Amino acid sequence: MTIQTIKTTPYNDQKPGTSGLRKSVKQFKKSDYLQNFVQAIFNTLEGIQGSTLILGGDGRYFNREAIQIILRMAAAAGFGRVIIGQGGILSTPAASNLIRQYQALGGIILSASHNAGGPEGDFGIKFNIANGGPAPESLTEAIFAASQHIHEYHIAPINPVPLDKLGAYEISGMQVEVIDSVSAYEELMESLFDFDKIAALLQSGSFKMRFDAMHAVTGPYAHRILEERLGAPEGTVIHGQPLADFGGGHPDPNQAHAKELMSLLYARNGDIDFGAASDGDGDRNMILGKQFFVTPSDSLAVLAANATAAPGYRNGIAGIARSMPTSQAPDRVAVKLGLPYFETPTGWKFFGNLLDAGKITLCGEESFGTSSNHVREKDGLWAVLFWLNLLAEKQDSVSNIVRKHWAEYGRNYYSRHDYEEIDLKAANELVNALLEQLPSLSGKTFGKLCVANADNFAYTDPVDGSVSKNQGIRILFTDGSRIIFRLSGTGTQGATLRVYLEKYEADPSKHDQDVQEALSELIAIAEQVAKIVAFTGREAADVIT
Ligand code: VG1
Ligand code: CO
Repeated sequence: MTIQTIKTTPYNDQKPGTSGLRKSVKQFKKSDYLQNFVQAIFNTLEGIQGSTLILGGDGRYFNREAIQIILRMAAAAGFGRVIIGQGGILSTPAASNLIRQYQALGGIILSASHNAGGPEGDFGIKFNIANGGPAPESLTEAIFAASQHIHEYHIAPINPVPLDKLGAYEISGMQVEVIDSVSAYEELMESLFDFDKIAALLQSGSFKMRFDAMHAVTGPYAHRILEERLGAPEGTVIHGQPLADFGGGHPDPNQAHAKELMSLLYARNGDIDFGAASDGDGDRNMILGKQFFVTPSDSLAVLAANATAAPGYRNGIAGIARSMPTSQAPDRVAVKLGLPYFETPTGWKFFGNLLDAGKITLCGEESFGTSSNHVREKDGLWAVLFWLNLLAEKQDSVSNIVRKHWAEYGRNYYSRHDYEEIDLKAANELVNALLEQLPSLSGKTFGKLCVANADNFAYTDPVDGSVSKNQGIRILFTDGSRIIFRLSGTGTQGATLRVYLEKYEADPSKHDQDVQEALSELIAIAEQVAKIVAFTGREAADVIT
């Protein structure tokens, strides 16, 4: 079959952010915008000829069209085989698993994760490498550089492949397999957790849970695993039907966007014991108990402290890593267990080397991301199953488990304040003003708090020595409290300022404070130092998690 070569001109904005290239659907629909970026990926990769590619997405608007385009370009590029999830659906962790299982060269995942979808929403594309994890910075930089010199792309003129039924095809010399999106992932979960114990809990009648799939990719996974396989009553999974626009919502599993789930768990006489939710592409998780919210940082710490409760981790864990803005709660567990622990920049790509080198088993981010060495992505349902395994093993409530953890390790009060879609110029000015202040902040006192150190976080990867600079401004206090400022790398409109606040409290008699109240002094210092109101014109954060 003849391969067509189409002339094109570069777009100057195809620089991947924290997690792949994310833009509005409108941008992605511009002439050859997707084709340019896909060709830039293919031009950068080595070893394409005859290799395997995993392909799928979170089912958002433009998913199916994008898959057909990428298939035709993959055929032209010389891939030997492409594995696609049925209906074009693959959660990010499921795709990571398939890349590893099929020993693929990599995978293309179509998702803008927690960003809203639909024609007015966002779309995204990211490339994952052979270990199943997000492309490291060196590769995303090379892809961006390639996108700046694109003058043509190659495409095989073939008919669309039916995505909805399982099947195998040969097109233009390339094998295409449409596989069940869930089976391999379900098997992996069963190898890690005690499914019999979890099934007994879910079928006991005295334990009720709700899983909110937010009309995103985890619907089919949760239906199959929680309801069909583990026997949770029908109706356990809510919003389980993936929709191209996520039902109009933000598929972001947090207190602000998973409102219905929150009200179920916080109902005065509610009878739901355990609540969980996942995001657009299935890599995030939120964990709730009865009238109780588990911060993602605490969740990582609790799972690490109790890892041996799950069969997959019965022999213990090698170490723990957390992203820099994540609270230091997991570090305390590592110290107690005598394990190495690591602090990486924001974004899952920075965990890959540590996992591959066997330096860590568990890792997580404050942004509702937790996972282990079973894949190279964060994994929403994995975290939910881990919590279910823990609840079944301990026969205790979520809140008791976390409170006992605090009593043993102390509590890291934690919150993130997001100022969304602020003016880009104002955001940069705010950051520059902070950077200028850094040298003078050390040693400065604010009320009872004294600054031990203030810096612009840089990370040297302990495995390959690569250095990543400008990863967030940190104000570190002598008592362990921290304020961190970062600009988001996943937003598509203006800039998003994230302010992360953390305060440690050892005394169990002080573990019942309201979080924002416990952090009020730090919140005031953040405003005093960064002058958020003056720079952005915003009186309050848009989203507080
Ligand atoms: C955010 C989170 C970060 C996470 C990233 C991708 O990035 O803060 O921790 O890794 O989203 O998550 P940023 O740059 O906007 O702060 V996902 O679930 O959207 O792929
Ligand atoms: Co996500």
